[in-house]
Amino acid sequence: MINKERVSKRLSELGEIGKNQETGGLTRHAFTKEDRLAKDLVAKYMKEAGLTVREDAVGNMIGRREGRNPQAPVVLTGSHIDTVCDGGKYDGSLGIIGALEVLQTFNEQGIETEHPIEVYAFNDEEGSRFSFSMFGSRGVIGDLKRKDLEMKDKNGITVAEAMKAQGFDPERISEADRSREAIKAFIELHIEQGKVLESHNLSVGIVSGIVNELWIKCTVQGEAGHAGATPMSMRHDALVAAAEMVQVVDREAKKTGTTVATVGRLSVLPGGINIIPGTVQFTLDLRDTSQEISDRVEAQIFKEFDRVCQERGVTLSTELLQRIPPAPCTEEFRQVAQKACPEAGVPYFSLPSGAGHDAMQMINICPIGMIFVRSKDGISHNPLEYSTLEDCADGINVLYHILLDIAVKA
Ligand code: HGY
Ligand code: MN
Ligand code: MN
Repeated sequence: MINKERVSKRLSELGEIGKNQETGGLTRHAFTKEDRLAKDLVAKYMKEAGLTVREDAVGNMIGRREGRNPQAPVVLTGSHIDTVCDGGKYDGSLGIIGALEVLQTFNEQGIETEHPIEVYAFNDEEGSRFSFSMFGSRGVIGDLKRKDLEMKDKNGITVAEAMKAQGFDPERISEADRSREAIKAFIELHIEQGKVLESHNLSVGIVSGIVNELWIKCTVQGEAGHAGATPMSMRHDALVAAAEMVQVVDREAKKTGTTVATVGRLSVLPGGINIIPGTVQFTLDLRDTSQEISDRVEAQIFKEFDRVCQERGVTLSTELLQRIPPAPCTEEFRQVAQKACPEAGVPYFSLPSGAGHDAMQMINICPIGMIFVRSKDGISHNPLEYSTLEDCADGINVLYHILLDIAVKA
């Protein structure tokens, strides 16, 4: 059926772009030379799959396969081309390579669909460079705002400047917007990035829904001072206060049993060995399958943060980076997937997604569906991220039957 060797070769080739030779991890951030190289390689694969290729105004690379009826609502699939810092070679890439494999196999089998199908290699899903995620898919749903273009990376370069440096015109981002177009569905193949499939000894799972995603930047303002001459009782140490807040995040998330919360970034200023920290910035990433639980935990965390500020004589200011609601996959998709799994020779198994995906944006303009492939030891966002070729092939075969089902008939 699908050509496993071609899948393996393409995953390996794409997995070399942005690779750190010491760690083996990939770093491919938006609007960088690695990003450009990866998209040019994917464009080559798209041409080999017989697709017409274009890059849209926000840097998404898109391959299109015509159907019998060019007016029929388009079926979208694909995933993101970018990676986190020192990430793995399956996160995002598998969804692109897998979708291209399905369409190339359709060609080789002479399969004609009613609906056109397009594969998206989305730009900047991870948000690793500019501290907000899903830039490319937000462009597709028409949700990018002026303030997004002004977000800066750690070198003070704005999104708009980074775009221009790669030949994009920030004033034209609205051209990527497809929110007024008839789109039948967006189906994304992705690695699970967790341990559920492995614990059930399954290669593939069908996603029931994706958790919400809340990102907030917190700034704790204390008082810098002399580490030797300032008695402990007279300090307003921003780092000790922030450390207590990090413990609050961990404790409050654990209480519900479903919430996950992470402080992924923390910086200390002025950062001298003999200076009491005056300012600490850290990020909060909070998620849950239930928006109501997530809201409740968020309120409790910030109530506790206020207590810490009172007790330690510091102040807290916050900047909302993003607030994305949970995204349920449709009942219709569940039924299609329930048929596709046995056709692909795998049992049907449903699970929620703890990770965020471009499908969370696409749900604003069309029904979504996601297929997960088992991650070895549940490892992801890590050079050790790995899925076997057999498991990848199972996931691609499920995608094949799902796309066949929704794209072939009118
Ligand atoms: O953060 C996430 O869950 C995804 O990897 N962007
Ligand atoms: Mn990721
Ligand atoms: Mn991903």
